[in-house]
Amino acid sequence: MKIFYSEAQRGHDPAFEVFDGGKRVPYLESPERMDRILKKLRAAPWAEIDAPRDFGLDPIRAVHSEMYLKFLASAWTEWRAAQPPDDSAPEATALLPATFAAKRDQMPESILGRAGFFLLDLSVPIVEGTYAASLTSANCALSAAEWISSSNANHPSFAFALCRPPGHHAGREIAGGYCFLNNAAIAAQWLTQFGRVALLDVDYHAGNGTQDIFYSRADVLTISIHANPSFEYPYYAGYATETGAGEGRGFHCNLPLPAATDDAAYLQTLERALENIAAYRPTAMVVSLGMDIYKDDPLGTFKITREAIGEIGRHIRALRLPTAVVMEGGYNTDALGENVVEFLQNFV
Ligand code: SP5
Ligand code: ZN
Repeated sequence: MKIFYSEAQRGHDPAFEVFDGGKRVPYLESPERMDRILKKLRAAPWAEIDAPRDFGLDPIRAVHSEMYLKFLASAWTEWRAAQPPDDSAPEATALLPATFAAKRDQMPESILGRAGFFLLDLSVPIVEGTYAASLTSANCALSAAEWISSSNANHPSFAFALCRPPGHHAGREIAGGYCFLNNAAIAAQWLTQFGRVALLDVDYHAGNGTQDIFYSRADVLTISIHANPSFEYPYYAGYATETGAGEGRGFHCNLPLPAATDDAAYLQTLERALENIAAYRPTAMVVSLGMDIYKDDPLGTFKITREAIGEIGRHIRALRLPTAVVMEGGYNTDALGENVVEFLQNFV
């Protein structure tokens, strides 16, 4: 199986994030996640690991607004110019605002004001390498999309984009939940040139960014299985009542689940999602793969076992669709590599 990743993704390496209650903790979405996955993939005889190709900005502009991309491109330099390094607070190096835009009809000039406009929460600190790493991560998803695009249902092919930063919380012009560019959405958008695309999100958290991007569209069917946002991040999207708007009505599906969801309940919900996808008859599929559904994940509450992760992969594979698997969350670094392999080996 073709796998895309690049060392350039390592450049996004913030020292910390801020948890609920104001607790500053080491950044969970760390380069170590990628290392742990790579280590297990390098030991797998079927894994063909390659660097992504550079698709330029056009396929990213098809998903994110120009204003937002400009912000991401210059945010670090502007922040450094506005606030040079402070020797008395050496840890305060990242651009991370303390005020956020509840109302989005005024664009301030200041870099902190714009940061509050374009960032949703305290898990998306911008550091020197953030933009370059995010672009490379998006190029991994695009490379996986390109790889599968020459195949069809008779002989579907598969590819894995080892993306980090992840993407599914990033909306058209907002970053959040460790995500800056929506890699899976960028891949799905790119694949629409060949026909309808299904995007299945199995990360523990609702794919609010993906929902935002495709909400009014019928040419990309988006389905997300996740912890109910009434108790879990991202809180403000991912409800079952949100089913698309305008032309996109009926082409978005949220399948929220309670805390402590087990294998049987999860797999039953997955069947519903896969039936919807089969009925839609897409030419290709993108999977947002979050391993934070795993029973021992530090951010998740589900009880999904490694065996069930394999089962999830088998069921998705059984659709016989060209599929680009895009890495999203998963924070149990000790289990992450094996969980990813357990999922992917079904596609070999
Ligand atoms: C891609 C992805 O999985 N992003 C997830 C971002 C979730 N951020 C919410 C952090 C909330 C911290 N709560 C800590 C609870 C620890 N038990
Ligand atoms: Zn997640």
